Amino acid sequence: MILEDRIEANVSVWRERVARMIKEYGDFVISNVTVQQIYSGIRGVPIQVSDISFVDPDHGIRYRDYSINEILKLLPKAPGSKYPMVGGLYYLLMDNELPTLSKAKEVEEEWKKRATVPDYVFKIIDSFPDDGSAMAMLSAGVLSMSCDSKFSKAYHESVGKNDYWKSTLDDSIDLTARMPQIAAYIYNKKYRNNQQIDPDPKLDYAANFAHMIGKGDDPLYSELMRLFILLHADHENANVSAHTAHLVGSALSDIYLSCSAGLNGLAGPLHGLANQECCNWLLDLYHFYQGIPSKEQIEEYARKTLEDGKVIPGYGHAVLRCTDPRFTAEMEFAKAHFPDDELFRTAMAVFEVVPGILMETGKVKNPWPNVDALNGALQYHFGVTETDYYTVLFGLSRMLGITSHVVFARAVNKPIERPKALTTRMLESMISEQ
Ligand code: CMX
Repeated sequence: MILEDRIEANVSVWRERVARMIKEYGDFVISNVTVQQIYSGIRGVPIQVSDISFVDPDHGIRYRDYSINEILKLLPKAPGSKYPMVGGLYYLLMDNELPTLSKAKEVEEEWKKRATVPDYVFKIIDSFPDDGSAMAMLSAGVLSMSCDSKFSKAYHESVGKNDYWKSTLDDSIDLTARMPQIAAYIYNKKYRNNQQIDPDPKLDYAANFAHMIGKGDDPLYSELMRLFILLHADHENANVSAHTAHLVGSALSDIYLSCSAGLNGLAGPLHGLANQECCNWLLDLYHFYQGIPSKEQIEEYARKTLEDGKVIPGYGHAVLRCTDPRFTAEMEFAKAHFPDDELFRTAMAVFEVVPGILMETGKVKNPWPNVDALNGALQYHFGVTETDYYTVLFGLSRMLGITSHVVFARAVNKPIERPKALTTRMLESMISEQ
């Protein structure tokens, strides 16, 4: 199996590092938890080790310690493309070495061999009404494949604990191989009168997805999808979707059960759904002023959004304290290929005005744009105008990172996760006894 030998070579080193850390420094205190943190979403409390990716508050996401700019430069490119091949990205997330072009191609070839989606997945998706939630369809489709889990089979055949990661990797490759067709199936069912398009084995992962949603004629859309998948593949394993998948996986639930749970978290408006809300906000703004709005009009509109008690989608972040480098990468893509697109120009005008308004509130910790501030505008340019589908694109990409974290957790035998809950009365007496 691809990657198995690479991970096998690293596993004993990782296990030794973790075992030594626990044995020699098990009592080392790395953080105290305050009452405020307990009541505010355990914000900022270190609860995970995340060697696959890390969100640096001042510089953004790093995959295996490479910044987005480095990754864009260093990963092998799809033939005839300026953007990295998704297979190479998966390799880097799973291993910690930059792959060669042939390694990236090996992953892509393996995905092609495993890309057949079982019929029952389509039946489950078809059982939803056409106007059902695209994310619920995706989550249910992923969940249904649990019956095919190689990990589950291995577990019930009493494979030893130290080898659980191998069948989990097997599941991860199967799941990521099938994701493009499942995501495309949902798109075609909901927005293209169920006109399904068969995969084209000659195409790379991202281009094949573009082809299956009817965008295969525009090579630039395939380029966008290569970039999009790369930018959304992972964001540390403490965010809602990755942490949920990790938590569920820690009970030794298989990858399909874990990832379906993660996708349900991604579907929330404060997480992945912000993608669609941001695009809708931009479109409403654009239509309200019947064209690209002036600075004053954006100010008026943004203030009204805040007065109505709503957030300005695409701005702010729980961890980042800078302009998201993923936003910058998308901005550069649009500037290079369609600088005059009106929705893109609207997004750029918003970028000039909104951070100042959010700073004025005095409470927003990060007034800068996150990746969602541009995602929708870029998709919209290529005619993917169904904003309620955007989180599915996010989910398609995020499976690469989330499943890498799940495999890694199994490789180092991370135990079941079980923090502790306290009652308010307990907190009050702890405080009064001080
Ligand atoms: N517009 C208006 N108010 C905002 C805001 C925004 N874009 N971002 C933060 N705030 C407000 C918060 O709602 C909070 O207000 P209250 O104290 O009244 O509850 C206050 O500022 C402090 O929040 P924070 O500590 O700066 O931000 P949080 O960590 O609580 O929340 C996030 C982070 C992303 C949920 C928030 O910035 C937000 O709602 N942004 C808009 C939605 C969005 O773009 N989400 C995508 C995030 C990316 C991702 O997860 O993938």
